[in-house]
Amino acid sequence: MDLKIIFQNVIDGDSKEVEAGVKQALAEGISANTILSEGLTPAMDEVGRRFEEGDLFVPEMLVAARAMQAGMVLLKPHLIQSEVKSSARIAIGTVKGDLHDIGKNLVGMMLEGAGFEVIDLGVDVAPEKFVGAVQAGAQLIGMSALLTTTMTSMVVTIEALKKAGIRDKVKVLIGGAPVTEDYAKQIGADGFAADASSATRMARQLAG
Ligand code: B1M
Repeated sequence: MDLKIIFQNVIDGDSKEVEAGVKQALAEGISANTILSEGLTPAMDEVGRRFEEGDLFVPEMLVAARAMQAGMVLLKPHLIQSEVKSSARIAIGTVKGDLHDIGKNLVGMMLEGAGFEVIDLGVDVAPEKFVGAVQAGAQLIGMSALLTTTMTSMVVTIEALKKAGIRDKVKVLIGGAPVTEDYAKQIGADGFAADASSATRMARQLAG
């Protein structure tokens, strides 16, 4: 199976063909990680590039995202496998004002596979909601942001945790395309991860 077919079907937003391609690739023994890293994820990068150049618009970006999610559902049982299991509880969400959830969902899947109890707070998550999750027992929170305009909500959340007197009770992990390690240090997060597998490694480290 040529993974370029899956790549093209994601760009075209053809969920049915993406599902068929992913099923075929898995049946041929291609690993879930390879399908993800050589088929699905590069397609989203290409969609982003075409959007930036004005060749493609929000509705097309949306259908491409749906097609990618359709492929991810099939990959999930194959992705979530890990020998070292953690039993910590992590609440994850995309920060306030931000609706991008594919990366956050991938991070959630991998964390589940690593044994974490994952509470998915969804998208457009207000700082108070993260605070509530910590008050309800989450030992870690994971914030995702895809927009330069929304990543600032991460610092607001950290300030809200301090204000609630619970900053020392939780480890804060952040990530998303515009987020960097320097930014994590700057805002006082405990960890940064560039992708879903390093997010799992970092979460394990933070959970002790
Ligand atoms: Co939007 N969008 N989008 N978009 N979109 C980007 C992010 C953009 C870079 C496109 C571009 O211009 N090239 C650009 C942001 C520019 C900027 O701020 N620098 C952009 C824009 C501008 C917008 C709108 C403002 C467009 C508009 O309305 N005019 C709008 C904003 C809406 C909002 O959020 N309020 C918008 C809307 C949308 C859709 C809704 C149509 C759709 C999202 C659908 C969905 O998520 N359900 C969408 C999409 C699909 C994209 C692109 C094309 C793809 C994002 C994606 O899913 N990537 C994106 C371009 C791009 O990223 N190349 C773009 C695949 C995913 C696996 O990667 O999310 O990076 P990613 O996650 C990675 C890592 O970042 C990391 O691990 C993941 C797996 O490896 N990671 C973490 C993520 N979260 C983590 C958390 C962690 C650790 C690691 O710890 C907790």
